[in-house]
Amino acid sequence: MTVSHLRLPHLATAAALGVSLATMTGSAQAATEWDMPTPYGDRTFHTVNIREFTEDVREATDGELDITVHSNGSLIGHAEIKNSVRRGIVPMGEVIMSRLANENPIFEVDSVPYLAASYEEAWTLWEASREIIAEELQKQGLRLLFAVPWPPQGIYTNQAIESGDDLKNLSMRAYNTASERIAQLVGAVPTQVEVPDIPTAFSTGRVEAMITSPATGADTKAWDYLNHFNHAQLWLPKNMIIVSEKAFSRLSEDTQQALLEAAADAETRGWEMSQQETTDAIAVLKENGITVTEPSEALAETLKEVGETMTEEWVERAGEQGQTILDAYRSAGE
Ligand code: PCA
Repeated sequence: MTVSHLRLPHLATAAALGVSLATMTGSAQAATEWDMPTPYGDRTFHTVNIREFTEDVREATDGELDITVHSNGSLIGHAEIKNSVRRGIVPMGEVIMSRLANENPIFEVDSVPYLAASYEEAWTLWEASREIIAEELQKQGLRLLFAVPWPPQGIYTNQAIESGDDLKNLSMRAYNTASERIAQLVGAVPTQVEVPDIPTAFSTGRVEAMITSPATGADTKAWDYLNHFNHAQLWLPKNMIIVSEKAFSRLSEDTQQALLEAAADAETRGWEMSQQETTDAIAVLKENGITVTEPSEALAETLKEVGETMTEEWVERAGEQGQTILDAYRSAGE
């Protein structure tokens, strides 16, 4: 937190009133400047939404809270963002929720294949899981501000995929444990690659296929190195915006309120943007020569089996907390 300016007119008034400078600087409303690292590029709708969010905060607080977005992992790499917020290196940041699956499987509830594969289901699942996820984060001194899903995940390849067999032995780019596991289960070979490194990973031959959204395919110009997208709609993983509770508590009550309101708006807007992005990005993929298909019966069969296996594995790992989420999700869907 840096103090960027003191309000001189107020100081002058204070001096005239005989208030000591020490008292004044203690209570003066200096603008708070925050740096916010995010993992994804400027073209990504998530980043566009976050910038709009910071603009809303600036406006609502009359510039008292000034958040600078550092996109594309430029300030802090994705792998380090969460711990950087936790350790107070930066006050807030964005991460994909499922990246924290190694801490607690509930963070990857949104990446279980076919558990929630439409926006409606994804929203119901989010409502069923938000509180428990927020509580887990709170234990680490982190406050959850909002979460926004990526469009449904599909499979990019260099040839048409007729059945699960066509995925065997492909080196497949992964971004979380679920995309890694699905690759393993179809007999492919997963490699973790962050979005900013996708073009290089393909051009150097490190990977030859990937599971991601139409959005990320369009953002990374997938047509430069791939020609098929299978819109399998496996899951809708979410990015979440977290703030250090300590940094949050240092804000004035009004500023806290403004931040929370802007966050609620950003969540609503982000979910709408994501849906729109699904349509827009698929159109962009097609315009650039990518063949977009739906899974064949044979592929659907394989993916369904893989989904069932991964659901069982997740339920086993996620224990009681996982069951609580599933019960809430299923009863909301009835
Ligand atoms: N894009 C991000 C996460 C999911 C998505 O659609 C990625 O590919 O890493």
